[in-house]
Formats: sequence, structure tokens, C-alpha cells
Amino acid sequence: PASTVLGYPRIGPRRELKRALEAYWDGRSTREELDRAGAELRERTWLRLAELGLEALPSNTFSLYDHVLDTAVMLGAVPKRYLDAEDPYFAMARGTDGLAPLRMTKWFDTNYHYIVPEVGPDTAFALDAAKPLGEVRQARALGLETRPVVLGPVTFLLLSERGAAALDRLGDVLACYERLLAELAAEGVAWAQLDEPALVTDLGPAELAAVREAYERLGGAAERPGLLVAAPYGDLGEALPVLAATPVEAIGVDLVRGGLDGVAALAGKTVVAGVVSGRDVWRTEPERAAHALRTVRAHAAHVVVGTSCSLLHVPYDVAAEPDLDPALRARLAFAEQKVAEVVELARSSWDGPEPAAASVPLAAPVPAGERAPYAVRAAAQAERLGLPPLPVTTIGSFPQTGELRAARAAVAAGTLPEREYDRLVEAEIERAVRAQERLGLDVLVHGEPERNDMVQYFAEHLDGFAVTRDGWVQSYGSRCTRPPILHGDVSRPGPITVRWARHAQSLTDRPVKGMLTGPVTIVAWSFVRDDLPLRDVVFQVAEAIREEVSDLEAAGVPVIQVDEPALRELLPLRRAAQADYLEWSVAAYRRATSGADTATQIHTHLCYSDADQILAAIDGLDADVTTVESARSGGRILGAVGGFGRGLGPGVYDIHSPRVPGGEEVERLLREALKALPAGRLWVNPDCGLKTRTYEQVEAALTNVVAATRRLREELALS
Ligand code: THG
Ligand code: ZN
Repeated sequence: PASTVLGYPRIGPRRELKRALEAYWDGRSTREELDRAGAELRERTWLRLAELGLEALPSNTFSLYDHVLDTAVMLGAVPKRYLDAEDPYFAMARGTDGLAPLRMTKWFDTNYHYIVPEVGPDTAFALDAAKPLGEVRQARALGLETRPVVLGPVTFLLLSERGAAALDRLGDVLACYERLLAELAAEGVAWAQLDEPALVTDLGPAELAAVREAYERLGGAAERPGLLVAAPYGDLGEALPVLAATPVEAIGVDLVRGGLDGVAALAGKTVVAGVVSGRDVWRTEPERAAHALRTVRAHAAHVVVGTSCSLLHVPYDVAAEPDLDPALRARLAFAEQKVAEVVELARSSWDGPEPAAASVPLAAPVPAGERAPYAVRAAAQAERLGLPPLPVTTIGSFPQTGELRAARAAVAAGTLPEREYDRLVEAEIERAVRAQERLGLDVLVHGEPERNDMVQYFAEHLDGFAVTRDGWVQSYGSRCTRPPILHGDVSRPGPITVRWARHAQSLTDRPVKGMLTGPVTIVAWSFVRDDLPLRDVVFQVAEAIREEVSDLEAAGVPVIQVDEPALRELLPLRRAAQADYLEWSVAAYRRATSGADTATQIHTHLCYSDADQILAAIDGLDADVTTVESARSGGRILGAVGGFGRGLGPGVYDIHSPRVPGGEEVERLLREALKALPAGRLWVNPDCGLKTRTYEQVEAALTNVVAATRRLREELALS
């Protein structure tokens, strides 16, 4: 049988695209140089895939920033305000001096972020197929035929700002896709892939009708290549019979996340059987894959061996990681190794014994733990901390200097002694503490100068994790993370953050807030072992964080923040599974924090604008104070917090923009917040961490924040 992958990483094995983009954005290179860098990356990818023996090569999986944005541009869905920008594509992605960028949000349940298209009644759809055609031609010049990959029409509209309401433009969008297929056919393209990941989420009757309409119409087009509709990230469920009844020739199913129950409906179709996971870094179990392939073969007209989703979410090559323990390395497969697995499976017979039923042991549930009632805690904390009304704090990180990043690299390279690095970190902590005292903040932070990343840092200090040298995975645009690999039982060999928190507290009489990452987020942003239920893994991490909380308390730290920005991200795509997830994830958070003394104040921070959707779960975390994004999302959260019974800090300063908010603006936001919350429970803080800003911007902004807060305090004292 044939072999293929649904997509491939595009940032480059050495993050070549990141460097090329940043050089272009900084004015250090031309658009031609950027395009040439992109062309080289595509060429290398196709040649490597062909060399590995992959038969059906994808194209148009490259993007200079994001494939959803590429699709919007291909369809002519560029909002008018961007048309006059020097480079409308990057203006939509990143904004310009006078223009905010389009919104960015999470891609399904991954750590990738896409640009949210705006589709309105006036959007003048018009096809520009230059990018997919250009990639087909570029590969052809190398002697390689490819299958262009394009985001499908239903998912494109469902992911746009108006969601399902945007399906009112389906007819016009389909006209563009029809033309696209005709142009591809005229180019001699044999197959096109339309990605429809939205089909693995819960779809209502209107959405299923849109699927039917889309693929009846595109399948019935006179001039078109063969159509592969791919549904990565889960189970097609109720969309499977709908799609199977349309004339599309091939369907790509995720057989890692999704089950085999529906495959009988695929009679007569070519099935791209996604048996190699694009979401983890583990080698494929051959018996399990062969079993799935045999089952598909019994029903489908043709079987193509493939990946469960694009390989976008895994690093390039295990061979680039010579430092990893050989026993762990032997268990790993990154993109290159996964392609080799696909090829190998396509060449094998799939005979063999049935796989042993997966026996994932379920550990005994761990008690979440209870703290004293909030009212009792609030009184004890008020007495201990002696804070003014509307206390001002920050989310945790302060600007990271290039000097610190360079010093970390020098320690890793062995050219800077650890002791000197530690002194640099201490000096940076002192700088942050003095700045906060000068600005008049009430609860200080140490600023996290020692951390490269809020997850990687903890993984480096916990047993059971490995970190990679070059295992970069694109998060958005040019930004990447190196997800740690959680491969064994997690434990904490010793205190992680205590010395830095203690140092900060030693410099000031004001309370210092210790900063930890929560168990769900540490797991969400890592690659995780699959021989234990996720829940049990999260509880192991919770235990380690619980120990750290206890050590911070013992060191005299009176306020401890445990962040869970990824709580929302791991939320299952299907509603039926969400309640169970929210129950155990919230319990794990409570396990991590409930050992804290009544007089220790626990904060949490969640950074996404749709916090209102999981407000009940946030309430369940039982943190004394919760800080959330609000300034950037226009205070939307305030409409939902009426019943929220503890401290809340809706952000009054959008840190994602270099713009410094004026005092009146902050005052107005605080007055809005005071309509929704009693003064005794309102905190004042920015939307998120200050790591990406400069000290100059931060000091100017916080000066205005403190001034506005003081004006309101005076008013409250008079009333
Ligand atoms: N850490 C991790 N995952 C995340 C975030 C994070 N996912 C969601 C969100 N935050 C994504 N945001 C970013 C923001 C900045 C960067 C990456 C993801 C970033 N990365 C550096 C780069 O690409 O140059 C590399 C950082 C490093 O050295 O590790 O700036 O905060 N895990
Ligand atoms: Zn945040």
C-alpha cells in the first residue's frame, strides 16, 4: 500500500524559518530573501521525505506564519483595514503601528496557535491559488509530484470569528474551492487534501448539513483532482457517515485518538489510516498499528498508511539529541522517525498476533484535599499581609534581558561558571524588587529571571522528565517551545524555586509572591508517557508542586501563585468527556495547593479571554485570588464573575502590546470592575506576565496603574 503524512514541521530543523522571519521583520533582509529561505525549507523537506521512501508527498503544508491565515488570504478574506498596509499578510498576523493584528487562538487541543479569520456579510471572497499552485510547481521542478493540502471550507468558517454563524457564507466559499480544484486539475494535480479537523468536535444539525453540502458540491465538481478529506485530532463520530455518503474518494482518519467503530461506513473509499501519532514522540507499537490496518483493510477499497494528524506538533529528528539517555532515545520517534515508521508499515504485511488489550493501570484516586473555608482564610491572610484595599501586584515575570538569555546559553555551553550565573540572577531579582518598591506595588514578585520557560524550567528540576537540545515545536509564527519529555514517574529531588523566592523576600519588607506552574500546565506543555492515564500523571506532578508549596511556606513566603494557563487547553474536544476532565484537573490543582496554611494566600493566573467558559472550574480551584486577562478582551470576563466568591484581578493593562495605558484608562477599567465585584475582593494587575516587554514600558505602565489605584482608594475611603 501507499504511504503518506498529513503534514510536516516547517520552522526548519535549526529554526531556519524563525531566523529568516525575524531578520525580515527587523529590516535586516528583504522579502526576496525571506521567500528564498522558505523555498529552501520546502525543497529540503520534499527531498528528505522522498529519500525516506514516502510515496505520496504533501505540499502547501509550509507557511510563513500560519496555515489558517494562508487560507484566508487564498480566499480573499482580508479585512479592508489591512489592504493598505505595506505587507497585509504580516499586518494581519502581527499588527502594524496603527493596526492591531487579528486575534490569535489555540488550534484544537494543541499548543499551536492560529490567526482567527474575520468573515462577515461583506467579505468579498475571491480565489488566489498562487500559493498551492506555486508549491506544486516548485516540487515538480524537483521531479516530485505532490498532493496540495488546504484547510477545508467547513473548518475555515467554523474557526472564523463568528464561528458557526459564518456558515451563512458557505456557498460563496465553496465557489472559491471549486475554482481552486479546477485550477489544480488544470495543473495536472492528481490528489488534493482538504483538512477538516472541526469534524472531530461536536457538530449540530446545521454544521453536519454544511459538511454534506460542501462535499456533495465539491465532490460533484466537473474538473477536480481526487479528494482526500482529512479529520485529524479525534474521532469523526457522527460526521463519518455524512462524509462517507459524499462522492469524495478518500478520507483520512485519526486511528490513534479515534476508534475503529466507524470504519465499516468507509466501504468503497480510500482510507488514509492515521496509525502513526502526530501528537506524541513515542515509537508506534507495530502490533497495534497492524491490527488497525487489518481492520481498515477489511472494509475500505484501498488503505494508505498515514499519520493521525500533521507532524507539525513534533520536533524534527531524534538524531539531533545525542545527550538523551540511550534507553529513552530508543523509545522515541520525532518527525523523521515517524515518516520511516509509516514507510515501514506500508511495506509490511500486517500479519501477526492480535495486540494484547491495552492495560493501562488506574491508580487509586488521590484526595484533592480541603483548605479551611474561604472566609476563614481571607481573615487570616488579611491579618498577616496587612494589604490596602485594591492591592496591586503583577503576574510574575519581569522583562527578560538579552544578557540573561546569553548567560544561560553560556552556562549550557560550559563557558560561564554556574556561580557567576547565579549572581547575575540575584542581581536581576534585586533590580525587579527595587523597581516594584519604587513603583509602589503591594505584593512583589522576584521576576523569574532564572526561567527560560515556565514549563521547561520545572521539567529541568524534576525527575521523570528529559529536556531536549533542539526539539523545537512551533507555537505560533516564529515562536517555538521545546516541550519536555515526561517519560517516567515524576518526583522532586529537591526545592526548585525556594532560593530565588527567599532571596527576593530578604530584600524587602513587603510580601513576596512565590511563583509556580500548575500540574495541568506542566503536563499539557510536555510530551507525556502513554502507559498511565493522563490523570495519574498529572497527580504525580501535583504531588511535586505540593512539596514545593510546602517548602516555600517554610521559607516564609506568604503568598504563592500556582498558574494554570493550560487548564482550558486540555479540555477534551467532545463535550461528553469534558466534565470528567474538569473534575480531575481541578482536583489535581487542589492537591497541589491544599497543603497550604490558612494564612498563606494562594493565587492563580489563567491567560485566555474565554475564561468565562470554564468559570465553574476556576471557582473549583479554590484559589484565594485569581488573576485573568481582561484588558485585551474588553472586560468580557466581568460580565460572568457575579457569582465568583473570592479575590479576582481582571487585568487592567494589555501586556501583549508595547502601548502604555494611560491612568484614566486604567481608572475606567477599575470602575467597571467595581460594578461587578466588591472592593474588598478586587485586585489590580496586568493581563499577563511582563517577560516580553521592556523595563521602560513596564515602569511607565505600572506608574499609571498605581496612580489610578490610589485615586480610587481615596474615593473608597471617603464613601
Ligand atoms: N510556554 C510553553 N508553552 C506555551 C507558552 C509558554 N504555550 C502557550 C503560550 N505560552 C505560547 N506562547 C509563547 C510565547 C513565546 C514563546 C513561545 C510560546 C517564545 N519562545 C522562544 C522563541 O521561540 O524564541 C523560545 C523560548 C525558550 O528559550 O524556551 O518566545 O510560555 N511551554
Ligand atoms: Zn497570562
